[in-house]
Amino acid sequence: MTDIPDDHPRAQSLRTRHRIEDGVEKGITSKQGLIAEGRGEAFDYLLGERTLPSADAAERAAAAQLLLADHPVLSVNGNVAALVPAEMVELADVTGADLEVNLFNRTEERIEAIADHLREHGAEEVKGLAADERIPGLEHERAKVDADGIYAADVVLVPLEDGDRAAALAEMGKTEIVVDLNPMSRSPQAAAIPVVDNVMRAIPNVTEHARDLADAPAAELERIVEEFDPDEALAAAERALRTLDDD
Ligand code: PTJ
Repeated sequence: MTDIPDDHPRAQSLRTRHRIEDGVEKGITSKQGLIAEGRGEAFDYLLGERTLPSADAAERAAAAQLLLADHPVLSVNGNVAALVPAEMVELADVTGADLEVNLFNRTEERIEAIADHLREHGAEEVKGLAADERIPGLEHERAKVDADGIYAADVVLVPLEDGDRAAALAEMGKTEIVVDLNPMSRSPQAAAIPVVDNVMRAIPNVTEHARDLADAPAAELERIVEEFDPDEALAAAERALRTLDDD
């Protein structure tokens, strides 16, 4: 990997690109993941590569929702595995969630490579290999989930999701937390808690909020979730994109 000086104005984004490239080379990330990263980068650039106050509120609500859940599951795809493997393991630990590999471009080799990669970053159990249930209403490969994982979950965190699967999971009655830099994409619009932020900033911040809320009574967690308004969060992010406001 080329050395990127810290004072390079685009240092963070160049490092992110290298992580995605590495992911492709290791067989973790799909080639389409490179395109998805480019798309995300453009939105992040317009947002000023920072967490908006509305995204921070969404991240706090996401933490509260994960702590309230009976069976939370964090879904991991090829981009997420390349960008935030240790951070996803940490969030799963702090919230008592399962980790499940669930891919848009599913191959057994990539599922195995991602599960191994997560284990190398400290995961004890990784779901997604059994694939013994199906999300109704989705074409074959994308629908494969574990019966005791996403299929049985009440709350699912789905970062960088494609719209169809996000809608199908919502249709199953799951409470969805979606991380996506594009507030106009169908996946955050299907989510109970849309987090419009870079997954590299969002996941550690959800973990920090979860640590902060770990001893909070259920009534306080419920209040945080109830007070969060998804439409307002999406509108604030879109305003920030269109006007370059501090929303
Ligand atoms: O690993 P797989 O096979 O499951 O495939 C994963 C990708 C991401 C390739 C697949 O789900 C896909 O093609 O997704 P899309 O339809 O390109 O959507 C990805 C969304 O994530 C877009 O709205 C991007 O703006 C957004 N995005 C990209 N990078 C980031 C991001 N959002 C948050 N943080 C990022 N770093």
